Amino acid sequence: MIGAPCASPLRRAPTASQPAMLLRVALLLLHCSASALGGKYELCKSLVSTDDGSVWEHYACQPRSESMKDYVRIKVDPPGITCGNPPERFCTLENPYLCSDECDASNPDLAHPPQLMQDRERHGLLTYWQSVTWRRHPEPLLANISMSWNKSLELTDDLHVTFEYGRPTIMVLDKSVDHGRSWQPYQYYADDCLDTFNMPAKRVRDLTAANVTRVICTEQYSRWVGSKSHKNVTLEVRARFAVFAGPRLHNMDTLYTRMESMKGLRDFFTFTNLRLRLLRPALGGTYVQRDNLLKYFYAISNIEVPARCKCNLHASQCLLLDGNLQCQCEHNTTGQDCQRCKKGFKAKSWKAGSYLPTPNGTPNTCTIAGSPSGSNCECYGHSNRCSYLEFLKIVTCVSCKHNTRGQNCQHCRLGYFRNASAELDDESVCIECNCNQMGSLHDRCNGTGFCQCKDGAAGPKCDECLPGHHWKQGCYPNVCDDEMLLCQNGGTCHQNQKCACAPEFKGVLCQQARCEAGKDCNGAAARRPSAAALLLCALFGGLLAAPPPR
Ligand SMILES: *[C@@H]1O[C@H](CO)[C@@H](O)[C@H](O)[C@H]1NC(C)=O
Ligand SMILES: *[C@@H]1O[C@H](CO)[C@@H](O)[C@H](O)[C@H]1NC(C)=O
Ligand SMILES: *[C@@H]1O[C@H](CO)[C@@H](O)[C@H](O)[C@H]1NC(C)=O
Ligand SMILES: *[C@@H]1O[C@H](CO)[C@@H](O)[C@H](O)[C@H]1NC(C)=O
Ligand SMILES: *[C@@H]1O[C@H](CO)[C@@H](O)[C@H](O)[C@H]1NC(C)=O
Ligand SMILES: *[C@@H]1O[C@H](CO)[C@@H](O)[C@H](O)[C@H]1NC(C)=O
Ligand SMILES: *[C@@H]1O[C@H](CO)[C@@H](O)[C@H](O)[C@H]1NC(C)=O
Ligand SMILES: [Ca+2]
Repeated sequence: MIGAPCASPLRRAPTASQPAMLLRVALLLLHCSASALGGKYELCKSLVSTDDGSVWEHYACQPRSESMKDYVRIKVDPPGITCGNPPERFCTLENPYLCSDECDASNPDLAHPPQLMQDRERHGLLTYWQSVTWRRHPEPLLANISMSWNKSLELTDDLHVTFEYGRPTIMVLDKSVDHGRSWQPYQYYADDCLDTFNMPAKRVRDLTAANVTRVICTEQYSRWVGSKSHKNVTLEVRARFAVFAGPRLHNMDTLYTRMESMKGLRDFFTFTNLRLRLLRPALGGTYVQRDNLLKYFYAISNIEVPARCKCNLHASQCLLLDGNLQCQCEHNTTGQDCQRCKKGFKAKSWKAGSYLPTPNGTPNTCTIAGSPSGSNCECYGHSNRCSYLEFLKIVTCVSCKHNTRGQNCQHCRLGYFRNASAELDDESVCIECNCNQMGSLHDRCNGTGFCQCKDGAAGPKCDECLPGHHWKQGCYPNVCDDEMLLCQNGGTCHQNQKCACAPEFKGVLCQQARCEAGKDCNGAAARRPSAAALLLCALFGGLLAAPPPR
């Protein structure tokens, strides 16, 4: 695995009652640092001797790569997609007429529950999750496998999904970076990309430095080659690294340099959740044979996710605490991903560590407020410069960031309001007012984010209209509606803006007949005259000339 010279399982947090364990951890650390090559970023600090005695040096550091399937929570959808309840017979594509295999959820030997995708198989015993068969054909056989870690992770090597009995002919791998709130495709897989996803078939080796983070559709893992020879569906991470680090990943420094400089490169490998959308099972290279649907299903024996905890280069350890992965933050940082400075260490705003310069990188340590590298002026981490204003005899923060302002960067800029759930030193302490330009008087808001609305507009952002008003680049009083301002004489109200009148009427509410004294009410304009119009016409015009109403 990349960046993992000492492949040890992730260590559980040692407890005080386990001194032997602690010792072993210490020895392991020693061993790791001894074998660590330059640029591996395995150590956060080390004691170096100088003329003035020993001092700690701090480095950018990251946890080692792990098999993240050990920590995943897997969910399979829809409910009932797992085979065996009720028990079901199936056969395989290679042996389609021997349908004597059985899946039975109540029998441990014949059950295929989801956890068999993440188990460690011992003694060569193959264990796998299996879906129901495609007995409902032509209704598509669909299944979602959702994997969550409740932790930001970074892929460090190829992700493999191992299918028994054939790989799906259509599948999408999705990822989420926000714990499953939003999803984006990671890679498309189909036996015919153009036909299925309207995407040209690509291979990762077609990628260059300019498009290495492109989401592609590949046909490499979906075509029928027999169910035994090629079982894996892969997300190629190694080949993407190789674009920068060379085919054998000899030149990792170049990769790390690009990780710092190329927008979106690190993010491409980052995720908190993954999802497999299985859209069509293996067909054995032929069309669906409707007379034998018991041979179509999905079966997954393993999902290998080599990754490391994302700790923003502020931790070399990631531990499982209370069932959740947690970076063991150094450099006076804290948070699940070491994404904040510790309380009292906010003289500068937080920064991720940097891979550069190689081999040890830059730790970007958070420093104590009031320490010489900071200043005596508290800026809540929104500024790292202060200035003494002679005429006011005060020290004030300069260039407050994160949309703050004030002597201590303690207020929000105009057009922003205070985030009630954020502390003063939080980067997201000020939220944009986001007042609707058309509906509001100006772009400022009050302390809870309410904007000041123009007449007729309403809502916190003034993007709604009061009753009796309609939206048309701002709120305007309704000309017509379905309740009070009814269009008359068969007219219809068009977007509350105007009545579309029958040809023979006019007026804002079509209340007025077009026939006027001395005018001819004949022809098309009088095809369906109302009683009132007839009366008017009778009084003023050619009653006899008008055709009878239909
Ligand atoms: C799988 O997830 C997608 C996206 O949320 C959803 O649209 C689809 O209905 C799901 N499919 C199944 C079989 O649950
Ligand atoms: C996710 O992790 C965070 C931090 O470790 C924890 O506070 C939270 O309870 C976890 N959520 C779940 C659903 O486990
Ligand atoms: C298939 O995936 C497994 C992990 O599940 C891995 O050990 C194996 O090397 C992969 N095989 C190929 C040919 O990539
Ligand atoms: C990436 O760029 C190369 C060269 O410009 C091109 O040949 C290749 O098709 C591109 N790949 C994708 C997936 O767009
Ligand atoms: C935390 O901050 C203090 C004061 O700035 C510094 O002396 C110490 O080395 C820092 N600790 C780490 C682990 O960087
Ligand atoms: C408010 O602050 C909380 C805590 O930092 C943050 O999670 C949230 O995203 C912030 N809200 C907005 C709208 O920025
Ligand atoms: C902001 O305005 C809204 C609506 O007028 C009001 O309900 C709210 O209390 C105001 N908040 C503050 C802090 O003034
Ligand atoms: Ca297994």
